[in-house]
Amino acid sequence: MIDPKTVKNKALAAWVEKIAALAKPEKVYWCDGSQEEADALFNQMIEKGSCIRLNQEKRPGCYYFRSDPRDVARVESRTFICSKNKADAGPTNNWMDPVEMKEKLNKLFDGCMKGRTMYVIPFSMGPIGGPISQIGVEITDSPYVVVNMRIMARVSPKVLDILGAEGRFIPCLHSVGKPINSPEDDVAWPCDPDNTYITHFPETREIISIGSGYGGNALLGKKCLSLRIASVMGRDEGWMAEHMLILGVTDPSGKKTYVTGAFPSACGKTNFAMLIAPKAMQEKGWHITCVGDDIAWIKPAADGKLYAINPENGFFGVAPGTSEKTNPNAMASCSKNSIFTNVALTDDGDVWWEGMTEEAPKHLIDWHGKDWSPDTATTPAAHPNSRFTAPIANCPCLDENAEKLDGVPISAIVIGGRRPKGIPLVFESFNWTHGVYLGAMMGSERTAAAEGKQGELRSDPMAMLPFAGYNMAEYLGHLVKMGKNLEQTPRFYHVNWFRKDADGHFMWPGFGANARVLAWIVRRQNGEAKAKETAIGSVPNYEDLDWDGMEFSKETFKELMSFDPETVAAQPLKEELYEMLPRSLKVQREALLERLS
Ligand code: O2Y
Ligand code: MN
Repeated sequence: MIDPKTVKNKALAAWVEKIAALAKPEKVYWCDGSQEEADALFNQMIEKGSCIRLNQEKRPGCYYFRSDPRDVARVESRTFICSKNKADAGPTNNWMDPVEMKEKLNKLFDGCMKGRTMYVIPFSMGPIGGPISQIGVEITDSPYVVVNMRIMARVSPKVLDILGAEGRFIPCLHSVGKPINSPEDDVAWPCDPDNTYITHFPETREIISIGSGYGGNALLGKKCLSLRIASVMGRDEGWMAEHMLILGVTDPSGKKTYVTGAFPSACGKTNFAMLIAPKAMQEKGWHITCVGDDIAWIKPAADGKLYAINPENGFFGVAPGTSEKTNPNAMASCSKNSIFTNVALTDDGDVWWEGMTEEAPKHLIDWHGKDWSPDTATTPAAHPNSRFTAPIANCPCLDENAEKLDGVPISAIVIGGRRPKGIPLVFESFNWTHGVYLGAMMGSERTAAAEGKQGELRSDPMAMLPFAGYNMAEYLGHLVKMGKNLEQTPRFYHVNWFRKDADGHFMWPGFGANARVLAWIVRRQNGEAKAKETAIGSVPNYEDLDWDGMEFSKETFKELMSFDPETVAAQPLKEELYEMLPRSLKVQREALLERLS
């Protein structure tokens, strides 16, 4: 525990005092992020019945939680950008006046922590003390949040040393929203779905969240700070906060090229971030390493190039579909010192989820805590959004420069979505602005897990629709501007692993095969691979991809690389948003229509 008397930052001490006076917790505890602290919290939660220690032989240091069934995912409908002017939040964000929202929140926070401990978590997003890193302090009344934040961010007293007496921090205030007024209130997973608000105040760089204890709603360093607030900071300070993975590719000459990738949810972003090259490519010297699987902070450096860090320190990965076949690196990452939420429990105290093994165990306890058997089940054993929280240090393919304070140099930006029809496997942008245009037009087919009509194309510019902390059109304009000041702009590569044939079968095997596309991208950036110019961008010829160890006919490749002009020309953005786009992006669209005609 950090002794509050040692806290030098007056603004921080005053904020903590003010919140304690409002929320009226039983006590205040300053977290130091130590193992002993985490052990004590897990023990307390086990005693209370809200946590289960997993079989320590099979999963050392691992714990299991079940949430309230009403609190299982991010809630976009209750996520607000409270800028002074509504226009600054733009047409794709929920907005509320900051004064009005604060009034509402003040009422909800009054006494909301009664009977609970208020934890104060000093954390760094990015390596502690790094020039791109940011300091946040989360106040929460959820011990589950504390143990998860300890994995996802850097929680340490060193953060307070860096902060010093005058340093600025991003205040992140969180409560589950249900005080303990009587013993019945002391439930395993407290939450208040009817009064849930995930709110961001971009001008004052504040985050206030109440009513949910789950993931992106409660671990405020992740989506709230690292994307919504950081995107505003990036706009104001000339950098980019992106919903992107970062990976490194070592080619046969030994040269390392770093690539970022923006994909909407349910497009296999974590799998791509931890990709393993096919054996034949590995034998030639291709090797892929992971820097991050979800968020990239990207800054221009003095050499005129873009450098990126992963602000996170862990993975908050979707469990279902993750297996030794689809992502052995993710499986190894959550093999120890990890937290599992809403997956199923096996009889020997381990975890299981749909897709982990071909056959389900004969008996499980499902995510509701009920007996489950594959013979009688009508619902999945694990929730579709069940998660593992795993330390990044566990990842076997972690890049050697993942902790580099200045980040890694970015050579290419991969973007994509689920596009069953009309969009080729890969095409390269002509230039930076064309790349941003492709990013603006990004979309993905809705899967069963997403809200809305299944199969419908959901527009998701740069996969940032739920995460831009300001007007989406202005955000896209900021990306255009970012390219102008660079000496070397990475090219954008639009990929589509999800094209289907007339019979509805995927045309591309995905997973390891994606490394063949990645290798072409890297060789293009290094001036070593050919491409053919088309109306939509530059594309590889059949011969330009490495097919060693893979059967894939020239005819199927031709079909996979073809494009449907109507699909390409479709404009998925809300008309109101399209109208607000910077002129340079509208010019890109006009030029595309011209080329297509
Ligand atoms: O449902 C949640 O609370 C988590 S959402 C999430 C988690 C990890 C990485 N990405 C996402 C996302 O929604 O993009
Ligand atoms: Mn994400």
